[in-house]
Amino acid sequence: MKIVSVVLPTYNEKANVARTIEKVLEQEKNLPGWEIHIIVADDIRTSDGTEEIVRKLLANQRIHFIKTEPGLGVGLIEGHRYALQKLRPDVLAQLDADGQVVPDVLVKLVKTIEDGYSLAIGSRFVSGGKNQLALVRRIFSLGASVFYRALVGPWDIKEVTNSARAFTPELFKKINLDRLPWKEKTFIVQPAFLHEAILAGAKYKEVPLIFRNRLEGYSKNKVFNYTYDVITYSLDVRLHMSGVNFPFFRLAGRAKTLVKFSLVGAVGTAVDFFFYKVFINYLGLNPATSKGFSTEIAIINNFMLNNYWTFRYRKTKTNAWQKLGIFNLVSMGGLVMAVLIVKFLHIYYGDGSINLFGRSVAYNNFFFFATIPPVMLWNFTVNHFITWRHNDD
Ligand SMILES: Nc1nc2c(ncn2[C@@H]2O[C@H](COP(=O)(O)OP(=O)(O)OP(=O)(O)O)[C@@H](O)[C@H]2O)c(=O)[nH]1
Ligand SMILES: [Mg+2]
Repeated sequence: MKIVSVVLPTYNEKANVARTIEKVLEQEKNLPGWEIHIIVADDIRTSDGTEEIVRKLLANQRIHFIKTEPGLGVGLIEGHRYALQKLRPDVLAQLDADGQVVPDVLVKLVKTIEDGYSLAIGSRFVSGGKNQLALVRRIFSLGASVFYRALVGPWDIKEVTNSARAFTPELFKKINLDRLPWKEKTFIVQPAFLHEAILAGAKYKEVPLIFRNRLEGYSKNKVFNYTYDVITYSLDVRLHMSGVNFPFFRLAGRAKTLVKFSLVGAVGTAVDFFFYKVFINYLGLNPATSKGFSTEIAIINNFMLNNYWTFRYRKTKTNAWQKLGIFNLVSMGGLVMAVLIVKFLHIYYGDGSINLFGRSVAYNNFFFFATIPPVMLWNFTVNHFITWRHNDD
C-alpha cells in the first residue's frame, strides 16, 4: 500500500474538524492502493476545544495530532515534517480543515502525482474549478493571482492563494525553507511555497478545485494583510530576480502597522478636509475655527478605524472608551498644533487665493495641508507609545 499524508492545519475549527477528517478519509474508496493518513496541525493559540475533539478520534491509527506554533505556514510545514518522520509517505498533501474544499480534490491531487508530476495544485481558475466566495474574496484571489503571476510567474499557474496541494517528498526536501517565509502569521506561505517549489524544479499541474464558503466557524484570512503580503513578496522576488538583494518583504512586514496607520490618516484627512471646507464655505466659520471642528470629527473617525483595524489585535489594559479618551487627549495636541498653524498662516497671509492651472484656489486650502506632516508625526508617535501600547501581561 502506498501512503498519502494529508495535513489539516487548524486554528479554532471545532465545528468543522471532525467532519472534514471523516470526509477526507472517505476518499480512500476512490484511491485504490492508497492509505490516507491525516495530520491535524493545531495552532497553540486554539482555544475552542478543537484539540479535545481530535484527541477523541486518535484511537483511529490513521489520525495524528500535533500542536504547532502560531501561523498557517508553521502548521503546514511542521505537519509535513511530522509526516515524513513518522509515516514515510509517498505523497504529501494538504487541505483546509474547515470543509471549504470539496474533498474529492484529494483524489485528483494524488492521481496527478501518480501520473509523474511532483506538484499538484488545486485551482479554482482552471476548467471545472469554482470560486464560490463573496465578491471581495473573489476579487482578492483573482487580483493576487494576476499580480503574482505577472511579477513572479510562471504565468501558466493560475491559482496561487490556496492550500489544496500535493507534492512528492523529494520536492518538499529540496525546498529552501530558509528563504520561504513560512513562519509569517499571514497566508503568504501559499504563494511563496509555490515560488520555492518552482525554484526547486517542480513539475507541476493544476487540477480543478471547488472552493465554497467555510461550513462554520470564522475566517482567519485577513484580506488586507494578505494583499499587502502578496504585493510586497512579489516585489521582493522581482527585485531579487533583477539582481537587487534588498530585503523588501521583511522590511515592509515591519512597516505594516505604520502603513495601516497612514492609510487611516489619509482617510481621516479626507474627512477633515471635507468638513473644513463645508464649515468655511457653508457656515461661514473662519479657517482656524473650522479646523478645530473638522479635526475633532476626523479624530473620532480615525479612532474607530484604528481601534477596529490598525491596532485591532493589540492586547491592552484599557477598554474602548478609555482608549477613545486617551486618543482624544493625545490627538488634542495635534488639534491644538493644527489650529495654531492655520491661525498663524491665516493672520500672516489673509484670505486671498491664487491661480493654479487656470483655477482659483483659496489660501485656506494650503493652510490645511501645511498641518498634515507635523500632526501626523505627532499622532503616530503618541498613539504608538501610549494609546495602543503593547501589554502582554
Ligand atoms: N495551525 C494554524 N492553522 C491555521 C492558521 N490560520 C488558518 N489556519 C487553518 O487554515 C485553514 C484556512 O484558514 P481559513 O481561516 O479557513 O482561511 P480561508 O479559507 O482563506 O478563509 P475563509 O474563506 O473565510 O474560510 C483552516 O483550516 C484554518 O483553521 C494558523 O495561524 N495556524
Ligand atoms: Mg477557510
